Amino acid sequence: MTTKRNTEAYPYASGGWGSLKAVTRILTQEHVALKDGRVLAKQNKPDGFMCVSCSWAKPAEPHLFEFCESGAKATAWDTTSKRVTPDFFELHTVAQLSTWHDHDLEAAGRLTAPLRYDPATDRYVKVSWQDAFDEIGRELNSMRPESVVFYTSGRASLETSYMYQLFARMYGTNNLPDSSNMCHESTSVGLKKAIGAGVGTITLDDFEKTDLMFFFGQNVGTNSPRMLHQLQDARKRGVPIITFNPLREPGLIRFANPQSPRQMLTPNDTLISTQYHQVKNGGDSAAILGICKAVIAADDLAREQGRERIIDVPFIEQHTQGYDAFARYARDAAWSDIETVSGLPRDALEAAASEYMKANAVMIHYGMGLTQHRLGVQNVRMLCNLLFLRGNIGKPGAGPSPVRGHSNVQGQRTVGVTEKPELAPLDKLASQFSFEPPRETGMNTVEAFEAMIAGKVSAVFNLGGNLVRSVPDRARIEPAWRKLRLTVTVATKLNRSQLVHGEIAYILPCLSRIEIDRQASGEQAVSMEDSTGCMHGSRGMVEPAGEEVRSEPFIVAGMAKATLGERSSVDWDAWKDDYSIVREEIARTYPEIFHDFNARMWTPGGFLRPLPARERKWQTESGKAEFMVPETLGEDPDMPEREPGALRLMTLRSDSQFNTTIYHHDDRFRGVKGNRMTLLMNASDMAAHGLAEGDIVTLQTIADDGVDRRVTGFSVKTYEIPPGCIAGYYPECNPLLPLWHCAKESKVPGAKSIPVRIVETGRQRETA
Ligand SMILES: Nc1nc2c(c(=O)[nH]1)N[C@H]1C(S)=C(S)[C@@H](COP(=O)(O)OP(=O)(O)OC[C@H]3O[C@@H](n4cnc5c(=O)[nH]c(N)nc54)[C@H](O)[C@@H]3O)O[C@H]1N2
Ligand SMILES: Nc1nc2c(c(=O)[nH]1)N[C@H]1C(S)=C(S)[C@@H](COP(=O)(O)OP(=O)(O)OC[C@H]3O[C@@H](n4cnc5c(=O)[nH]c(N)nc54)[C@H](O)[C@@H]3O)O[C@H]1N2
Ligand SMILES: [Mo]
Repeated sequence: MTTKRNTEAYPYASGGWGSLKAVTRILTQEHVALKDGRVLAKQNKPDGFMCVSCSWAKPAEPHLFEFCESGAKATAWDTTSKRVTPDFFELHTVAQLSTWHDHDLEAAGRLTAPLRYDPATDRYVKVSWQDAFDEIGRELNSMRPESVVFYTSGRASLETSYMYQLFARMYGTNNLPDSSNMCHESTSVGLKKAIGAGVGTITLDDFEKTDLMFFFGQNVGTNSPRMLHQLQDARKRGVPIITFNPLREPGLIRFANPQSPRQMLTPNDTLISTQYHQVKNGGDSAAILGICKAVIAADDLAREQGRERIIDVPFIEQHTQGYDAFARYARDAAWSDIETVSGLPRDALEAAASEYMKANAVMIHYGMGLTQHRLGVQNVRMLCNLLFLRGNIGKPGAGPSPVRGHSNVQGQRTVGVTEKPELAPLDKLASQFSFEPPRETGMNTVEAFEAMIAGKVSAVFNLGGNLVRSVPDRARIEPAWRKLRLTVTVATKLNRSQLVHGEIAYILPCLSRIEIDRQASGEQAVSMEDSTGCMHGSRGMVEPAGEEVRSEPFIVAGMAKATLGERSSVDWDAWKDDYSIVREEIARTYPEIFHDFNARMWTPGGFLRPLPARERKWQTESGKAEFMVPETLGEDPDMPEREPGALRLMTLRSDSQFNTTIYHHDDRFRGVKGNRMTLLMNASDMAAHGLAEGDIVTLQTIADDGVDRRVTGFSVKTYEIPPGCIAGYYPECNPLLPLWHCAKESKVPGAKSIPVRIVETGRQRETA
């Protein structure tokens, strides 16, 4: 990695450090003595710890401020001085705690001791680690492995994840869903089919060589703010950025803090997006098709007139298959249909196409706005179609860039956390550890919850996460979760998934990776993979939250040893005492990626995993990069054709949350204050529904499966959003999202396009 050290202030947060206020606020709120900057200064540095917030790349020569407002909040949240000790549960029963807001549960502080639910008192009470492991092991051994689910939220390290998948497989199941099942699984499936690799191909170096960038449905300003460094450098070189997003997100419009226009850094170059297209949610396939159609039309004309071709003919001939069928589809598509579904006029899409045709190297960044749809996989493949037209992959400055969520969500898949046996090196694991791994496909997140509702799940392990809040269909899954025989959450904080619990329930408190991890062989480090496929070491630096708090590898090893006993050839004690042994095993399983892992993990900027698609080698079915003919233009199949007033709801993150962790109730960038039960709505839809600013409404899901899904108490806010589209917050809106409303091929819940209607309205509350 050659990215230059940039000593300028952080482009977004530093715009007057409007967000310095936000950072100071959370440090004060959490009583964190970080103000000397010692901890934040080590965040995302080669000799420091890797931020627990997003997965954006960490440059070899980091910025002075290689953290952002979001990262600082995440650090403060983990290093809070507040504690939830066993005494806390003497004061509060589970029934009482269940009335608390999600924010207040986590804000109570760090968990400090292993706890077991006591039904007699309705309290969690302290247990010893060994008793916890022994009972969990006994329970597991009395269950059918197919009925046990091992969930991972994408924060756990490579070491923990590798141990966890091995434990689950030695126990006898591939039920290893992870957060990516609700996130970028549409990418893993779509890119795999299109380019033969389920991950993006760009690296930080590509930002220095690109001519044009697209952003589809990714909110960089709050969800991966450090990426603004690379964007700002590219903009300085005059690189245009074209954004497709239903909302005009302040973090995608200008670099400086939008709240402090006077403090913009570089008055002549403050725009992030040079074109901004407010596509309807769910309209991206149509929008991309429009761009492709314009490119193909221009190429047809060039060919007729004997001019230089617009499409990259040698690339298409040598490296792809399916171009003719796709080109035919694009030529035949009617502009009127494209305009209706995307909500964008033809000339806007032609303007985007015109920039695309001028550029030699194009990157496409994208996020949940593309993947969390019924047609999420198709969206990803359409984006590949667009890239292929001009050979924008496997050359400097070009390629697909799925911006991943959790800080190690990509890495977990890399080391075997997957329900899909074909993606894990089972034969290798079998010979390395002398056991017979299960070969049946395991359950992904949606399937696990379908099975749970059907009464087919006995236990759920949660290595991080807060599934009771993060998955769809809350009203249906909570009763099913309560019927489980066993729930175990390995967690840093108290959350809803511990209060809604199984018959036997454990909370196992773990270290955050910001903390020093002391084991028998000394202080341990862990590692993770960033969004660009680079692996980084991470060393904790603050004192653990409590004496009884244990590392994730310790906990996984403890459960594995107690469950598997003599059945396992692994010396789990040795692994938990010294994680370098785990890394050696990872390197044996995946030598191409992880050879010399223990040394290379400290490479500044990380070490890059090899990726054939970067070299234009396609590990697809045909051995070529594959164009795809879309199934439909992209309209959500569950959207009713004829229901006046039907709305499509997208569920969003605010700048004050990390998924189900709510730091506080504001969404500063979108101007929402103190109330996450807010719906953003177009003025014309407000008028059509007879609504005034601040009115209270109830939403009901439009579905004909006989389930009444509704959420009451939303306050409406006029917003610049396309007509027919509304936005609310995740996870508050999750009861509206049917479990089956998910992408066909990837099962990613369609959280960005839920068909809803307004069923009740009321005047603004006195207090609102
Ligand atoms: N601070 C912070 N950082 C985070 C997270 C967090 O919660 N807080 N979460 C982490 C995780 S796990 C993930 S996956 C990522 C998520 O990061 P993102 O991928 O940015 O996800 P969202 O914030 O859900 O929504 C992204 C954007 O998609 C737009 N959008 C919605 N529907 C559509 C559509 O149909 N088409 C288009 N083109 N756009 C649409 C929304 O307006 C929004 O701007 O961030 C990670 N980083
Ligand atoms: N409607 C709707 N639903 C969505 C989404 C959406 O956009 N809209 N987004 C989806 C996406 S992209 C994702 S990734 C999922 C996320 O869903 P999850 O993975 O279920 O949830 P998180 O909120 O990331 O997990 C938060 C919990 O993790 C625990 N935790 C924090 N740090 C650690 C740690 O270091 N170790 C351990 N063991 N535990 C820790 C804390 O106790 C905290 O309560 O939600 C999905 N759900
Ligand atoms: Mo995610």
